This record gives sequence, C-alpha cells and structure tokens, in this order.
Amino acid sequence: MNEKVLVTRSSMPEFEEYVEMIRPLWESHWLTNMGDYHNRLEQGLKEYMGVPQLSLMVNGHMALELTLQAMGFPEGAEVITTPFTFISTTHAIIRNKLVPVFCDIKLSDYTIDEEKIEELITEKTVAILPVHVYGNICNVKRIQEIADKYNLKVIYDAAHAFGETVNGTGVGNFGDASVFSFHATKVYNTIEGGAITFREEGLYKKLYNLKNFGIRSEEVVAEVGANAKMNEFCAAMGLCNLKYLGENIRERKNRSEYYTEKLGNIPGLKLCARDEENVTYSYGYFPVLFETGKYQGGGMRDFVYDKLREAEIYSRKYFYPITADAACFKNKYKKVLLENARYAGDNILVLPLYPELPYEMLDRITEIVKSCVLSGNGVVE
Ligand code: T4K
Repeated sequence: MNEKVLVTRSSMPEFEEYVEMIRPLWESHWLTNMGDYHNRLEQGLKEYMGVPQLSLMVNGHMALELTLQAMGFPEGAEVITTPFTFISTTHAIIRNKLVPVFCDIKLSDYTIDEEKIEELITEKTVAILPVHVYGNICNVKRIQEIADKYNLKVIYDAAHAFGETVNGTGVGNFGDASVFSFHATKVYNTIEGGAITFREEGLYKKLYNLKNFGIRSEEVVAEVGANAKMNEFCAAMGLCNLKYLGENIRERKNRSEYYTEKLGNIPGLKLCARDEENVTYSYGYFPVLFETGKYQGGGMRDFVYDKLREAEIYSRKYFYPITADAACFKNKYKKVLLENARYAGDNILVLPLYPELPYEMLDRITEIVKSCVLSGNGVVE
C-alpha cells in the first residue's frame, strides 16, 4: 500500500504472450513499413470500432497533423477548436500553418460549446476540431449541422474515446475524420500509436502516402510527407492488448462506479456524469471538479493535489493551463472569452484510474479528497 500511485498505469499482456507474438520478427526481419502486424491491426481495429476506413499511425499527434495536412487547407485558414484539451490538439493546427480559433466549453461535460461556434465563423474558417474530452462525446449532431451550413470539415480529436459508441455507432464514424491515440497512458495502447478513422475511400491512400514521406515509388516523391508509420513491435502489442480490452474497460467501469459511490454526494464536488444511456463509455479518466463558486482559483483543487502527493498519490491537473494560455503562444491568437474552459482548467483534478488499482487505494484516495473538502481548506474566497 505504500507504493507510489500514478494517475494511470499501462495495460500490458502477459510477458510470454508478447514474446511469442514478436518471435516471428526474428525470422522475417521485417520490423516496420506497413508489415504484417500493422496490416492485421488495421483490419482488427476497423472491425472492433465498426468503421469503414482506418489508417494506423505512429502516435495520436501525428495522426492529427496528417489529417489536417490531408485536408489540404490553405495556409492561414482558421480552425475552430477547444482550448480544454492536451496541447497536441492545438499544436497540430499551428504546425500545419493554420490558425486556432478557441471556442469556450460547456461545464456540463467539458466539450466544445456548440452554440458558441457559429459566432466564431469567418470567411477564413475551414474546419471545426472538437475533442471528446475524458471520453465525453461532443454534440455531434449539432456540430454537423453547423458544418453543413457553412461547408466546413469536422475533425474529431477522439484520443480519449477509443471503443465508445453512441446508439450502437462507433464514435469513429462522426465528422469527416476522427483521430485516436494509443499511447501507453490510454485505455488501449500500442506503446505509442494512433489511428485515423473516416468514410472517404480516397483518404486512405492519401494518408498512406503522407505517413511514408510522400513517396510514390523508388524514384518519385510527390509531396512533403512525414514518417508516421507504426512499427511491428507496437502493432504486436496492439494485437495482444485488443484481446483484453473488454475486461480492461469493465474493471475501469467498476472503479469509476466505486469512486462515484464514495464521492457522489459531497457538496462542492462535481463528478463527470456517465449516464447517457445511449453511450457506452470506456472510462479512461476520472475527473473531479472542485466547485469554488468563483471563476478563479484552483484553491481547493491544488490543495487536494498537494495532500494526495504527500501520500504518494499522483493525480493530474488535466488540462491546466488550457492550451490558449500555453506559454509558447499565449495572447497570440484571437481573444475569445473562455470563462468555462479556464474555470475547468483551474478546478479539475483527474484521479488515478486503471484496471488493477486496488479498492483499498480507492478508499484511501476518496478519504483524502473528502477530508480536504469537508475541512474547507484551500477554498478561494
Ligand atoms: N489529443 C488528446 C486529447 C490527447 O489527450 C493526446 C494525448 C493527444 C491528442 C496526442 O496523442 P499521442 O501523440 O500522445 O498518442 C500523457 C500522454 O503522453 C498523452 O498521450 C496524453 N494525451 C496526455 C493526456 O497524457 P503526460 O505528459 O501527462 O504523460 P506522463 O508521462 O506524465 O504519464 C502520465 C502517467 O501515465 C504516469 O504518471 C504513469 C503512466 N504511464 C506513463 C507512461 C509514459 C505509464 O503507466 N506508462 C508509461 O509508459 O501526457
């Protein structure tokens, strides 16, 4: 019980199972560049996610970058996006020489406030890039209506929503494309990895070329691509982990429900509702909002974070600061009121959650959280 507890812990198959999986690589010597495991995993994931097209990538970030590149937007075009996300989402826009236009979020589920999108659209807008943050699904219907009205592309950052469905439809079917992360910290990991799902058949070839330097043949390089291919060791890990995904998500769900039981009725604490009946969640994160009643602070959140650290429990402030306030581009882009996003960034703490997290540890964590809140320390007046 005295071991450090981190916010998450990578899910891994049995050592022997992985070793058996990679053994053939010592015979084939084929280690990367769209090998057999890469192709098998693309097929397996397409089936698991119920999507028509899927392209595997080296990580979620490159998947975002190359999706934007594949859309062929002109330099300086604007992309409406959420600032309440991991920095990767915003970086991918800027690294494509596009301009992020930040839109505030809803405090009900922390996803982009679809009713604030239209007022941000200009003649330069080409796309909307929302995030299914913490696995909470955006209002995909309304976002599509807006996109159709203004002829915009919709690219979902679905890094947190792998394996989720809405009314039985895999989350990767919404918008023009959805991007997933299979990083070691995710519900499903390929060590490092990611994927793009989409409908348009032609996009598969485009992405295939872009992830392989833009090479068409031994002597022809037709465009400036990147190296974003998933290697065989990562694909092998992905094939192994796919088998245990159901069990993994069940264990996460049980622990989420246990947290909710323990922390559900405490004044000043707001949990993320996982009660949309038509949604199957994958329980990647357990965010808790410490309500200060003020649009400032982080008082109680930071206090709890410190108290947990004293007990060697490492929660995380996902996502503080919001990406619009990142030191590398603060104040560089259009100023928009981002009240809710800053409030969430200042007051949310993500508690440890992973399949093997012992229930005694959940008791310990919830007791510390409860005692901080009930003692009232750290509240911003
Ligand atoms: N879009 C969104 C919305 C995202 O959240 C992300 C990634 C992306 C795009 C980009 O996808 P990728 O290019 O990463 O595939 C972590 C992850 O590195 C990052 O993947 C993730 N989002 C982000 C939310 O969290 P850090 O800086 O917090 O990671 P780190 O190293 O502090 O790890 C957190 C905890 O995870 C550790 O305390 C223990 C555990 N862990 C970590 C590693 C690296 C393991 O158990 N095993 C490991 O190998 O960013």
